[in-house]
Amino acid sequence: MSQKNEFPNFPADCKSMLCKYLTKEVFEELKDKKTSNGFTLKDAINSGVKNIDSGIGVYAGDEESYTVFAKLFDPIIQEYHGFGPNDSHKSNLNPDDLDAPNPDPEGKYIISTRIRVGRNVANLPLGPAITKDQRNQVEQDVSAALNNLDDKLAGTYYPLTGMSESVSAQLIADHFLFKAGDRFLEAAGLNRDWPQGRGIYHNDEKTFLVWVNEEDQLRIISMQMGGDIKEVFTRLATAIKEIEKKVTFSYSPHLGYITSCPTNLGTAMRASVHIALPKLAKDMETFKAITDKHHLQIRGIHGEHSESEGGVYDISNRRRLGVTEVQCVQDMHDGVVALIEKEKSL
Ligand code: ADP
Ligand code: ILO
Repeated sequence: MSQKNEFPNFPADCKSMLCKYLTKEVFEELKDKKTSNGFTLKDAINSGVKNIDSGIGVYAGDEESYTVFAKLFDPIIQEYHGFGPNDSHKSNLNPDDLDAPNPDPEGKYIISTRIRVGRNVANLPLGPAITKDQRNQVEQDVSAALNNLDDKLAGTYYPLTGMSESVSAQLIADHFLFKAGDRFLEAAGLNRDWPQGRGIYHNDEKTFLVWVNEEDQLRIISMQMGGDIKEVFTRLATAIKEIEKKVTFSYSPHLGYITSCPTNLGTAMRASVHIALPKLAKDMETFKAITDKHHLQIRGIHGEHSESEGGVYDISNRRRLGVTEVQCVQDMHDGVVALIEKEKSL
């Protein structure tokens, strides 16, 4: 990181929300501010400064970052979530409120379904500002809580330290484990002391997984083959409740669950399917019109910043803050129904 605290020079074609909202005036007002964990504006923007192809470009080091640097975070939150500084968030993880019959009972289109939430431990800095000791303590406490789970959630915690290359490569290829060396996370300070303190917990079936100390301290994941969205959501809701008995998460009435990336605030939920839409893929305008209508995001099948392969896409809810968890999954379900209907008609 450069030592200078000067207004960054973004290229004219930069499209990130950082370069849109970090005006010279905002920069001057915030450049010498710090949170009580010592997190600065320079820390918050480094990922977007180093990666000019970022979509967003900012990360929070702690809950306080969202107020100390509100002049920058608020407009980003407003544009991404359509959520204003005086709005408040509501949570609803009750599967009974979800109307989501399998959109593809014959299994022709949906390959797999995955729903994850991000969580961070209350009263600790977030990943970009956490110390090595704090991170290791999170790993200890969270893995102990996970090792207490029983029945279908019972499993094993596998630390990244000591995991063989071939095991981690296979877990990544199978969509279970996070990738190493992500350049956006690297510049955000989220890869410090790698691989120490990181790991993955999963049950034998790999339908319930928890990532520890990646972008957020916990990513709680429920996934399985096929399109039974309600079953996946129900398993996730049960798991969250169980983990909450042992770990207190950072939550604010305004921003919901606090996460390091502002796109994940609120529910911190991304509900997705891997779905084959080879015909619709040839008409991206129609494809995008449907996903926009249902507030959905299109990703490639190896996660964010990856490409589609063979007409298979990762389709997920885009909104996460100011809507409930049930609404996030409902958005995904209803949009997927519409996408399948269109694909069938082509
Ligand atoms: P996140 O879900 O945390 O936003 P990514 O987009 O990087 O992060 O996805 C993480 C991993 O989960 C990737 O390997 C991705 O392919 C996998 N994944 C996402 N959705 C599904 C799904 N519906 N089925 C199987 N794997 C999925
Ligand atoms: N910082 C990256 C990613 C933003 C949203 N995704 C995640 C994983 N938080 C960017 O700005 O493109």
